[in-house]
This record gives sequence, structure tokens and C-alpha cells, in this order.
Amino acid sequence: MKRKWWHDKIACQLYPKSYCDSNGDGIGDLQGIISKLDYLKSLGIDIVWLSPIYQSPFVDQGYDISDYYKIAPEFGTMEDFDELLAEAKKRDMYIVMDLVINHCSSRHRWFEEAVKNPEGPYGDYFYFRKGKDGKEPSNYRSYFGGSAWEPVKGRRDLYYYHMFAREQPDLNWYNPSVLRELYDMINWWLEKGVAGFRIDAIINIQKNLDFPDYPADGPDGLCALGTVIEHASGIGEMLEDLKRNTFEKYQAFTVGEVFNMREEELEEFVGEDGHFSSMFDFSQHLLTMGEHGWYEAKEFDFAAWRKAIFETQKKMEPIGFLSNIIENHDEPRGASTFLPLYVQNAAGIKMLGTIKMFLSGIPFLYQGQEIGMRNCRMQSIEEFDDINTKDQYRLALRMGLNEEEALEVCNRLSRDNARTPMQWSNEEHAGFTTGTPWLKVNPNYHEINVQAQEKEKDSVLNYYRKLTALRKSPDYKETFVYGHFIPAYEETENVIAYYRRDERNCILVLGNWGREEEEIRLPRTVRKVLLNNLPEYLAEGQKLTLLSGQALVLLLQG
Ligand code: TEU
Ligand code: CA
Repeated sequence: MKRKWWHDKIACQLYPKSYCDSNGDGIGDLQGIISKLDYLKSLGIDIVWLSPIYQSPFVDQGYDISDYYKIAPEFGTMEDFDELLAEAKKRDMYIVMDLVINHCSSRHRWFEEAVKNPEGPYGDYFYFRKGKDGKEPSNYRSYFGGSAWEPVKGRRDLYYYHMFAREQPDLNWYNPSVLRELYDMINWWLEKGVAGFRIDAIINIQKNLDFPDYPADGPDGLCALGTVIEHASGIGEMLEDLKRNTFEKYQAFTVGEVFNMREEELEEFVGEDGHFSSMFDFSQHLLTMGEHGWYEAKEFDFAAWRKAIFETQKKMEPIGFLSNIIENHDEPRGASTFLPLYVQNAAGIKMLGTIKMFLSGIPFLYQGQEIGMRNCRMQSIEEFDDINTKDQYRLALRMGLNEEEALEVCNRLSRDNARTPMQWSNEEHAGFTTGTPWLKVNPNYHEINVQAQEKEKDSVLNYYRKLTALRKSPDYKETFVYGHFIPAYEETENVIAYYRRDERNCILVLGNWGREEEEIRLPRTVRKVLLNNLPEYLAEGQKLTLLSGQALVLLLQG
């Protein structure tokens, strides 16, 4: 496999609005991020991915961009951004931007011009269509609920298409002028020195321009966009064209946010010369979401979770590098999702971190994961900010849940769980801001915060430092990055275990999700315990006892 600069890197996603507020307006900002670069460096982070920081009305927290060339004033100025790039560079760190190009904001100049004159040049930047039999052009349900078609104000029987919120009109990727605008913009940021992009919702750019109806899959008479995408094609050529005109020339690192991809296209997407450098592995996250919505979310199922990890790892080995996450800004906290209650503690969180850190692929941390931040309980639906959560709440009520149950579902799955402010200290508002935070701070910050964990030798934070250091250590790095992945102890019900091995090393990674201890017979003797999340180490020869919530990384003989 051709070696690329990003293969051995560790990344961290920041949600700028909630990371660190430098000027007391309650909103995190670029100067706040700059002030934490040394902290990120001390965590072993190489690549910092910023959720969108472009100018935006923030209907969907910056995923609705009104000017791709401007920094949102809430976050600072272009000078601040240049300073961030320079400061990152000094520390051998890379800045990766979020690229939201399936849609823009309805407040983008292009869309404002388009609505004024749908027949004019900007009309063709979007998808304007006539209604059908007095109704919307097709029966698609947007990702955030309701029809994906919005009537154009002041025009009879004319609609525009939006797969997400109505304030996020889809861009017409079949118009060469749009492509030129987007490619120029991407190259402009690359020229500036960003190392690459996380590419938002990108599978959605391919459309069937006839917009045919599909069978309804809900009482609203609409059908999910998943079905619509299944029937669209052409994504491969579009992504190759994008890559050739932009990323490739700069050796940029790109990580695609891709759902609903065709299995047989995996190689084309992330093979050696794939459309992207990498893509996120969402296989485990999809397990708990519920088929038609959060109201039918499923409980965490260890066996299914382990199976999903193993399947992805095995299928990726001959192909390339996925990016492994525990959580992101669209997911609830992993510590609250992927651990049974009896191990929802520091040990369990370290165990989860261990299992994910040594998988093949690129580890992506998410802010606060390294201190074990948990879901944040909201007392009422008004406390949530997220547009998706409000929609899922209404959906749950429509599907027969009562208010309490619907709130419970949102408390479990809301995207705001991961968006609450970073917990820096025990001071007011967790040291995130001296003003009023834009979103509630998790009241558990008195116990869970960076400052306290810096002082504690065995904290989750210091354990995370050991994880990244081990992954990068000269003796084992090659094995963790390029070594084989081999599942182990699949017949042991509550244990997840795998080997990473090459000519030099044979490393076994283990975690016990069970309530009870488990006895394991090792195939060879242990040369060295590379990592242990508990003080106990119970081994006699090749017999090993794993305590509940215990994770081990063992270097085996030969
Ligand atoms: O997410 C795309 C996406 O598919 C999500 O809407 C996902 O289905 C949902 O969050 C599951 O809860 C990206 C961004 O990550 C998200 O924050 C944006 O809202 C969305 O695109 C629109 O830009
Ligand atoms: Ca601020």
C-alpha cells in the first residue's frame, strides 16, 4: 500500500461553539481554540477537525453556510483563523475544515438571487421544480422532517428542494457553474494552508433529476431519503471530478461522511486511489438509532456492536483506512451509549477508549471524550437547541409516545448530548465561559473536568495520553498502523478482543464488557503488558483472568 502522510496520525474533532470561549459572549471561538492547542498536543493529537466556522445563520449550527469565504463573527476573524493555522503549524499539527457542499444556507447570496428570479442564472444553482397535481413535486421526507420541497414565496406552484432543513437548499451539482464556484472555494482554502476536509453528507449530491415518487413508508405519506438515494447514481464520477480538481493537487487529507453507500463501491471510495483518504465507520452507531426514528431506538447490544466492528475491520484490511469514532457532534456520548450501566465509570470509559484506539484506521477523538464526558439530561424539550432533536420529539409524539417518553428518547439520542460546553474546570460554567453559555453545561462538571484530571495520575485524561503515546511509540506504531487485524475469542460472550500483528510484533487487545470476570487461555506467553486500565493483573502462565471492565494490551511472544 502506498504510504500517505495521514496514515499514522491521530485526529480530534472540535465543536467550536462549545470548546472554549475567549471573550465571554458564551460562544466558543477561534482564540479559545488557539489557547488550547498545547493541551491538544499533550493529548497526542495531530489533526484537528473543526466543525463549520464559516459565516452562517446557525439554523443547523453552521451546517448552513451563507458565505464560504468568511469566518462567522461569533468565532472571530480571518486573522484569527490565519493565526490558528500558524500556531498549529508551529506544533506540527494540521487543521482540517468541514466542507458542507451538498447545500448552503437560504441566506447565501446565490439563493437570495435565485428566489428573486428563479428563471435567471442563479435559479439553476438550486433545484426549482413545479408542483405535481397541486402538491409538492415528489413525496420525499427531509432528514429533519416534513416535505423536502418548500414553496417559493410569492410564486404559485413552484418549489425548491432541501434534503435537510428548509433553510438548507440543495446545490445543483449538475450545473458546471456551481462546480466551478465550489472547486475554486475549496482550492482557496487549500492554498491558505488547511490540510484537508471532513466532507459533509456528500452522498446526497447525486440526484435523480426526475424526482420520481416512491412508496410511502410512514403515515405522513412520504418516503425516506434513504430510498431516494438508493435509486440515484453517478456519485463515483462526481467525486472523482471533485478530487482531481481540488484535493489531489494538494495531497489533502479528506474524510467523507458517508451513509447509504453501495458496498461494492468501497474500494472506489477509500481504496488506494479512492475518492477520499478515509471515511467514518458508522456501523456501530447505526445499531441504536431506530429504523424510522429515535422513537424506536434499540438498546445497546454488545454482540451486535462487536460483530459490526469486526466486520468492518475485516472488510477494510485489503482496501484502506476508515476513521474510527466513539462519538461526534451528531451522536450521543459514547460513554453513555456503548457501555452497560455497571461499567459506566472511569474504568469502563478507559476500556472503550482502548478497544477503539488500536483498531486499524485513523482514530478520531471528539472533544471531551478524553475526560469521559457523558450525556447531559435536559428537563424539558425547550432546553434542547438542536433542530433534529425537536423534529424527533414531534415524531415520537405522533407515533404514540407520551411527552415523558418522547423526552426520554431525546435525552438518550439527542445530538445536543455531545454539544454541551467542554468541561475545563470546577469553576462556574465549567470554565468554558465567563458569560452565559449558549447551551446548558452538564452539571456533572464538578466531578468531570480537565483541571481535576490533570492532577490525578490515573484519570481518564492521563489514560488517554497513554493510549495515544502507545499507538505512536516507535516500537509498535508500524504494527498498529499497518499490521493485520485478527478477531480473537469470538466465542467468549462478553469479551471483545483482537490481535494486531506483523513480522515484528504480536499484540493482543482485550476488553471485558461482562458483569463478571472472564478466564481466558492465551495462545502464547506474555512478553510485556503494554497497557492495563486497572491496578490488578491476574495472570498465571498462559491463564489470564480479565476483571469486569478491564482492558489490556499485551505484547505476546513471537
Ligand atoms: O450530517 C448528515 C446526516 O446524515 C445527519 O443528518 C444524520 O442523519 C443525523 O445527524 C443523525 O442524527 C451532517 C452533519 O454532520 C450534521 O450535523 C448536519 O446537520 C447535516 O450534515 C446537514 O449539514
Ligand atoms: Ca466567544
